[in-house]
Amino acid sequence: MNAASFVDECTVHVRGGDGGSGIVAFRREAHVPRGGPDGGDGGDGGDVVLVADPNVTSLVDLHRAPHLRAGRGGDGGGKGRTGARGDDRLVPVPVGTIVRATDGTALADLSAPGRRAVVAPGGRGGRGNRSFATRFRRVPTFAERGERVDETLLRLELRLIADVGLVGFPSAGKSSLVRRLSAATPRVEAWPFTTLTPHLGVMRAGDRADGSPIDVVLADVPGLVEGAADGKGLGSRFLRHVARCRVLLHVLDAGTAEPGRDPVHDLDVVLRELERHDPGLLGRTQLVVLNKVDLPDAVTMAGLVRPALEARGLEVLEVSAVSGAGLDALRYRLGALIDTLGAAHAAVDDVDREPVVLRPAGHAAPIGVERDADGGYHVRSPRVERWVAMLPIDDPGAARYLQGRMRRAGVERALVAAGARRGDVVLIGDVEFAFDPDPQDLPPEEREALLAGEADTADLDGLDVAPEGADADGGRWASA
Ligand SMILES: Nc1nc2c(ncn2[C@@H]2O[C@H](COP(=O)(O)OP(=O)(O)OP(=O)(O)O)[C@@H](O)[C@H]2O)c(=O)[nH]1
Ligand SMILES: [Mg+2]
Repeated sequence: MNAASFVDECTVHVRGGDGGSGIVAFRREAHVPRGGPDGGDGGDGGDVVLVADPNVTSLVDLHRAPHLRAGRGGDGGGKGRTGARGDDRLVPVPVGTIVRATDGTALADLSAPGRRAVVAPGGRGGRGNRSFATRFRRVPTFAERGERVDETLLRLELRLIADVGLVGFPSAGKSSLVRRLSAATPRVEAWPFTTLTPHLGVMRAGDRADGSPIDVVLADVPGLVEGAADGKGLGSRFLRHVARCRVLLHVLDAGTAEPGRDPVHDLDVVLRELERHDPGLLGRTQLVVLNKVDLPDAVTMAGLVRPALEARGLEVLEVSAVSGAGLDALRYRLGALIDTLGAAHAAVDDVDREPVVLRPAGHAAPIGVERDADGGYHVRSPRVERWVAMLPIDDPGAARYLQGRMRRAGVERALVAAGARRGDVVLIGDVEFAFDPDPQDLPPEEREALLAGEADTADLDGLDVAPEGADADGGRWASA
C-alpha cells in the first residue's frame, strides 16, 4: 500500500442480474393432440455481494472499476425446466467497510472478516405458463418476463479496524514503531517518508493461556497537528480511522529539540484534537510511550516529564524505535490489554454470517396514486409497476390475471379513493390503461362514489376489450 493507492471512500454502481423469462410451451405427447402447459420458469438473477476480506486493505480496486453487475438468470425451458440462476458477483472489500446510500444513511457495516452484504439482489425469474395453470385457466397462453432490476449508487467508506491506534505529532516515530513491532509480518512495507495515509501492521504479541497466538493489529495514522479537528494537516481526514481502535497509543517524541515543544505539550494538543473530533475517543484505554530514548537528551527529557504524566493516571513506557529498547515490554503490554479487551478481528459467529440484504426502497411501500396534469391517474408502487412490466398484457389472459392481482392488492380502491372514475386514463410504469373497476369489489362508500360519476362515463364502457370469461382472476380493465 502506498499513498497513491490508498482510497478510503468511493462510489460504486451496483446492479443485480435481471431475472430470466418464463416461457410458453405445451406438452407434446404421441397420443395427445394438445398437451397441457409446461413452459418452465426463468432463473433468478445473481446478486452483487460485498464480502469483508482481510487481504484487501483499500477500496482502490473499486475506485478504478466501480461498476458491479451480477449475471442474468437463464430463461425457462420446455418440459417445465427452470432456467439457471444468474452468477453472483462476489466483491472483496476491506474489513471495516461501511455501505451507505447516496444520502449518507448507513446500510451495512462489514466490520468482521467474512461478513457479507447483498447490495444488489438479482431480479426474480419470470414464471412460465405452467405456473399459471389453474382449474379455471387450463390453457394459459402467457408467461412472465424476468424482473429487470435498476442500477443503484452506493457510497463505500472505509474505517480501518485495528486494535491499537498510534497517535501523535508528525515525526514522533509512529511509523518507525509500527515497522519495528510488526517487522516479521509481510503486511507492512518500508515507507521512508512522513505518513500520508493510514496503514495497518500486525504484531505477534505472545500467547494466550490456551496457547493460541495474540495478534494485535496496529493502525499507523498520519501525524496530528494543532487544528487537526478543523481539517489542518493530513491527520484530520484520517481521524475516523482511530474511531474503532480499542486502545490509543500516544507516541511522544522525547528527543525533539523544537522550541515550545515538549512531550506533555504535544500530548495535550493531541488530546484536544481527539476530543474535538469525537469526545468518546478519550474514554478509550490509553497508553503513553516516550520515544527516542536512544538519544541522551531524550532520556533526560523522559525522566523530567514522566512524573507529570503518571500524575494524570497515565501508564508510561520508554522506548526507542531505533535501538529497540523497551519494545518487548510494549509488545507484551499491548498483547495483554488486547487479550483482556478482545481483538478487533474476532472470529465471526454464525449469526454474523447471515448476510445483510439491501432491498430496493419502496418494495413494501403503500400504493400511491397521483393526479397527472392532463387528468390521468398515475399509480406509484414499485411492486405493481413490476407486475405490469413482467406480464405481456397484450395477451387477454395475462391482462385478466394482472387485473385480478391489482384488485386484490387494492389498486382499484386506491384509484377510486383518489377520484378516478370509469374510463379515466391510468398510468402504471409506462403502460396506460382505461379504468374499469367492478363496483362489486369495492366497499359501499367507494362503490357509491364510483356509481355517482357513472352517468357521464357510461358511454366509455366500450373500452373494456378484455373478454369476459370463466377466469378465476376475473378482471375487467383494458390496456389502452
Ligand atoms: N533517534 C531516533 N529517531 C527516531 C526514532 N523513531 C523514529 N525516529 C526518527 O524520527 C523520524 C520520524 O519517524 P517516523 O516514524 O516517520 O515518524 P511518524 O510519527 O510516523 O511521522 P509522521 O508520519 O510524519 O506523523 C525519522 O527520521 C525516524 O528515523 C527513535 O526511536 N530514535
Ligand atoms: Mg508516520
